[in-house]
Amino acid sequence: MTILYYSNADPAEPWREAFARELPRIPFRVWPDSGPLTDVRYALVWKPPRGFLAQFPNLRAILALGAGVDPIPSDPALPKGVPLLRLVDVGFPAQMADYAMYAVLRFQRRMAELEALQRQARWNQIDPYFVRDFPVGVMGLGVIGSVVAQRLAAAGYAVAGWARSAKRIEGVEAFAGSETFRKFLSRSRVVVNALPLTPQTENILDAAAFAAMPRGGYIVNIGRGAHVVDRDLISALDSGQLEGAMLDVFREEPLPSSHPFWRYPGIVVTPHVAAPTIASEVQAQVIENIRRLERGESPLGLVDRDRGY
Ligand code: NDP
Ligand code: OXD
Repeated sequence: MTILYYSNADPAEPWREAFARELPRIPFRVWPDSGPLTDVRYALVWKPPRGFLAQFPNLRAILALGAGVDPIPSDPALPKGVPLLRLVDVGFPAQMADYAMYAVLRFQRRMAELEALQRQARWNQIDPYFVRDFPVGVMGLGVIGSVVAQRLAAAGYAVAGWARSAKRIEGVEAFAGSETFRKFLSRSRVVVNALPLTPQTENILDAAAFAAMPRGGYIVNIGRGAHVVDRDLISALDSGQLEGAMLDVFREEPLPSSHPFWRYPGIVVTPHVAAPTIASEVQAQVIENIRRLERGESPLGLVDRDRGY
């Protein structure tokens, strides 16, 4: 029996050390040094390529090294009946709320304009937008989005949230289902995206979505890059329909140096750091899940594979 680690984003060494300390009886291996494929019982993965997980006939669980599990559920070769687990909480919601709060304040306080004036050594007292004129909409009201929405509401913004199912969150106007999406957008000067990537949510922030927002709106993307149609975002900024965007996630990561987002004046790019991994919390949850599975108990963060999140 082995635990196999696969990631092209994060080094394996801290994981090797944590497993040697906490679960020394189960050998820990790092792809491609997997040992016999039939020995692999637990796969710890970040964005494995299609077909990767089909190689291990005795897999007992797939443990995704992220809160988002894409692209795993859409892999046609994904072994059937094997539980897929994701990271839940592990410090992400508070960090995502910090990021969203910073982005909204940055836009509402017109910091990009003030920074541009500084570069020209110009003293021009631009007023911030009124908080009351700055309604924020949060897409996704799950573990992360609900905390993001509550934080923004506590700061005085008029916050609405949009999810698949109806929610009750104090101080947040809740919208549910695709039929309410346009209405949700039309009241949101800033849209913060905290959705998971699924076939239903891919490309959801497209030209039609931007057009439904009030003119001079802003986008904050902390979900996944493929939620945004890149060229539609640039067109909406070019036309003035959108005023700015702060983007943490991209279709291709690292974002290629030739991508227009890097240099577009109204866009702030950050390199997928809205909620950096807190190694000790993440490792503790993964190890706890393997212990639970070994004892035959239910694990944390079980993903509904049909739903895709
Ligand atoms: P959850 O599964 O807890 O929440 C997902 C939310 O999205 C739910 O409220 C769900 O609605 C809603 N949703 C899903 N599909 C739809 C749909 N078709 N229409 C409307 N609403 C929908 O996920 P988390 O909050 O833990 O994580 C959200 C995402 O954040 C991750 O999948 C990942 O992509 C991203 N992320 C990004 C990070 C970064 O550093 N940038 C770090 C961590 C996560 P309902 O509740 O009704 O089911
Ligand atoms: C995640 C992420 O999904 O880091 O955890 O994006």
